[in-house]
Amino acid sequence: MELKELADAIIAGNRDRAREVTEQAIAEKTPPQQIINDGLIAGMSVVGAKFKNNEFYVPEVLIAARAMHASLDLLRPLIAEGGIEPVGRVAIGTVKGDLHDIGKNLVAMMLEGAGYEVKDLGVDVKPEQFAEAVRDQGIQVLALSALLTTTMPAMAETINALKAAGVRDRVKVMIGGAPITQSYADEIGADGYAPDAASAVDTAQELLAA
Ligand code: B1M
Repeated sequence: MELKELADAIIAGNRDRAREVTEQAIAEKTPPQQIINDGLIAGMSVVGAKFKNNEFYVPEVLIAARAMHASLDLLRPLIAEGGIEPVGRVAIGTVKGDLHDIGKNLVAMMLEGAGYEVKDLGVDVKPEQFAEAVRDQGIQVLALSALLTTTMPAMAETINALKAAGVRDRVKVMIGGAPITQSYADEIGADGYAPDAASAVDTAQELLAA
């Protein structure tokens, strides 16, 4: 079985084909990690690159992510059985007061596609909820999203809540969203900033390697 076929199905957003190829690979006893690396991650990397280059837009990314999830759903039980370690553990959420989640969901999908275990805390997430996730769930990277200028300060509040809970040095914080800039990240003491979903994967990798 050529796992490139799975990568191609994901890039094309062909959910049925992605499922079919994954079933075949599982039946042929291909290790789940190999299916993830050479199929899912390979496919989603191309999707991320195309999105960065404006060759793909939001709908294509969402359709690719749907195909990726169809494959991942079949692999999840095998991953759990095999105790395969994710690349890293990320918690993501849209900050307090903010209900925008389209960009945040794209970031979550790209991170999942890159092999991260992603805990999605949802929208309107209070600073204390982020701090709890870091304290209780072994989170290595916290990804904060904000779309409103009025909710940007909740990012700083979240960093303060991490400090108050004594977990700031356990986690790397990266931030993003339309009004966010690198200089805002520097101003509030975030560890990283990503302008889009594909760059968020690069930023997470850089932060974990640092
Ligand atoms: Co709202 N909204 N909205 N809205 N909305 C904006 C953001 C706005 C710019 C529209 C405008 O006025 N031109 C404006 C904000 C103005 C400002 O603060 N500067 C605005 C406003 C004012 C509001 C309300 C206050 C309107 C009202 O009720 N009076 C209200 C607030 C509600 C609330 O949150 N409390 C509101 C509500 C809504 C809807 C519910 C109707 C809906 C959200 C639906 C949903 O998300 N489920 C909505 C939408 C859809 C938008 C626009 C049209 C589109 C946002 C979007 O999804 N973009 C937006 C105008 C616009 O952007 N054209 C607007 C697509 C998405 C893929 O991009 O989210 O930027 P984005 O994500 C990108 C990057 O930013 C980055 O990666 C993503 C993919 O590349 N990224 C990250 C995002 N998060 C990241 C996290 C990371 C890294 C990268 O972590 C490290």
